[in-house]
Amino acid sequence: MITLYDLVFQNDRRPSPFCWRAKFALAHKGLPWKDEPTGFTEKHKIAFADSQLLPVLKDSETAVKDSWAIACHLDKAYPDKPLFATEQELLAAQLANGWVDIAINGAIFPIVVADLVERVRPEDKAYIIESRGKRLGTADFGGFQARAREKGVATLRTALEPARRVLRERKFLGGTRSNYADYALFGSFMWAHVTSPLALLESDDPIYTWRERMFDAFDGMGRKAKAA
Ligand SMILES: N[C@@H](CCC(=O)N[C@@H](CS)C(=O)NCC(=O)O)C(=O)O
Repeated sequence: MITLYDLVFQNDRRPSPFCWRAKFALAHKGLPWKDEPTGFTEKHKIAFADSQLLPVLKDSETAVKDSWAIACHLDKAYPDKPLFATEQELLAAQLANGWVDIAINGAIFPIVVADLVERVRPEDKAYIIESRGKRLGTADFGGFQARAREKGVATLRTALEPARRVLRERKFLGGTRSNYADYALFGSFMWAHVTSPLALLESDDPIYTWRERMFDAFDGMGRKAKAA
């Protein structure tokens, strides 16, 4: 039995882009899993994996931390419906994964941070204010977000250009079907969707059309999730 420890916000919202990667990887492989919602201040739940971060996956007696390691574990343990059918597909996905971590998550965080803090569970609020305040150098999240939005949405749209070039011509980053590169990028759109009402994309953007497709994937898993 697989259990996925998934970050939880207020009203059962699931914001974590990395947890979304793991959920899409499981769905891609057609594997059932048990969901274990875990708040920021419930790190004791993932102590068995020696992790301070989510997602964590428990697969029988095996503990796996980190979304990329989870994807690699799933392909190794369950070779059917591979995420990485070839070494080349794995390397391309790894590149996409790192690009999203740095360029896309880095562009999204400042423009949603206040909305995100607002949606954290009340019992986790002090923790997020302290930890994200330290990261930003201010606890005035509203002011920080407002200033970041002056240029930040345009910056994000520019940062998305490498994916846009593929999606002008293809349905998915994986070509005719979605693959881990799609899950890595879509995880970040889920993060924004669940934490903030901010519109990130114009409707004539090929990435917008792709995002709609991804919302519908796997029985509308993303679309059914509680949004901001
Ligand atoms: N490289 C890790 C990053 C995981 C990560 O940063 N998770 C965040 C949630 S989005 C977390 O658990 N943060 C806990 C905290 O800040 O205390 C992965 O891909 O799984």
